[in-house]
Amino acid sequence: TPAGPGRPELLFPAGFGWGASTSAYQIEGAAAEDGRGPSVWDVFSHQPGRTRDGDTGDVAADHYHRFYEDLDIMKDLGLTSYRFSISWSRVLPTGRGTLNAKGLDFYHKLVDGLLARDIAPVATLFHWDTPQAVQKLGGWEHRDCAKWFADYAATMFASFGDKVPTWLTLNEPKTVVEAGYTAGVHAPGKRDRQLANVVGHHLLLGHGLAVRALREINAKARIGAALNLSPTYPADDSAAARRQAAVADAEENRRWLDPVLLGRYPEDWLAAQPADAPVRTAIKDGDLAVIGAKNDLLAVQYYNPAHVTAKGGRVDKHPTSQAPWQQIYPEGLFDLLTRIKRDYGDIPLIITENGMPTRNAIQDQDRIAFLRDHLAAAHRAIQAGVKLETYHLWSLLDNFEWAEGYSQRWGIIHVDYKTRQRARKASADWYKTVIARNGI
Ligand code: GBH
Repeated sequence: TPAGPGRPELLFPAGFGWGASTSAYQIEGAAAEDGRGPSVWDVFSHQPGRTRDGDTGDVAADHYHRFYEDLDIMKDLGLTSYRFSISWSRVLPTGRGTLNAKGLDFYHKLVDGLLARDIAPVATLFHWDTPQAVQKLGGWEHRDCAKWFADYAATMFASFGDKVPTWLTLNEPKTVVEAGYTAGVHAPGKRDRQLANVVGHHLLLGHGLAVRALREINAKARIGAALNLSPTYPADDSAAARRQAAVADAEENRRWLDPVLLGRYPEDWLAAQPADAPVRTAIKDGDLAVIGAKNDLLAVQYYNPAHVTAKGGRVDKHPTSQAPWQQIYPEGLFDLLTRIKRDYGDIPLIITENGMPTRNAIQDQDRIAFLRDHLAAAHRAIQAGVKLETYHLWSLLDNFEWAEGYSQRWGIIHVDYKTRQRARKASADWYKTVIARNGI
């Protein structure tokens, strides 16, 4: 019999983890405080026309000053896991070299506060906020960035030791490649598909070197990458649509999963790169052995599927959320999780992001329906044998939604951007009950 009020229809396994997710630049604010150096997102968001209404993360949800209140909210909800990111330029203001003691101290207080409340910290090392000083040297375009990143990672491993039981190297390298370097809608705002693929390779190399750095200190902590994945479907039953869905699957999924979990790029993806593509020379002998070093877990982020036409375009087959790119399709999560098991084996999985933006301040019934349906899909995947350990929704708090600024609210906790006051949405109360019952 489950603990807590009522009996759920879908009971999750004993010990299943219930979490919420955030990232540093999106919630912290205090952009120039206590010695923090600027990141590419500080620079980008301050350039005219880059973000909606010119919004920046200067103050954001002011989590840097309010994290004790936020910790208490997490405890009240009953969270057993919290996934956040460390701002590289807060702990290393120029990305390399001298540690900023005050910045490091902030994360120690946060982690200690989590542990004191029995909430497991899941720390992401890179959620898109490359230190501007590193960007000046070329950022991820520069092969050495992988090493600078691994040095930063090693410094964090040494400082936190086993206090942080789960580390994630990169958040969504695909988004850096597509939004940061192809569409140019994210920092650093470049539009160069060939360069983007080089950046993608260097990000993967950084992941592999960071995994190696953790092994070198013999930590008990576990490590993996956080990948946003989209199951792809042919939009109709033509052979051409099926072919294009496979091409899209290579771009969306296998291009990231195969190097990290199998130590190789997919052959069809490699073959699709032009003969003179710079990524071909960026991939050096031995890189894939580094990138493919054994991971302890895979962190999955699921927002939407892709329905691919015979011409390789995309069509909507489901309702979209306020985010025009997001089609809502809970079954896609079942397909994704079972596919990972089928093609990549039984690596432990955690979900680190899943959610939608809603317009109502407090009465977010649409979010409740979204979360319920996705949790039902995750539950079915568990029944089908998928080793899913923990679910983190995106997001704990309303926050800076990158190029969309504060116009999209993704939190289960409402943030008033005049007073920075927090208020529980209906979904927060709902999630608290889910956690108490260990089911929906
Ligand atoms: C995640 O990205 C991020 O990890 C998180 O920080 C973010 O807040 C959350 O999801 C919600 O978006 O504007 O048409 O060019 C999700 C993947 C990739 C979706 C970039 C939006 C831009 C589409 N995102 N994409 S567009």
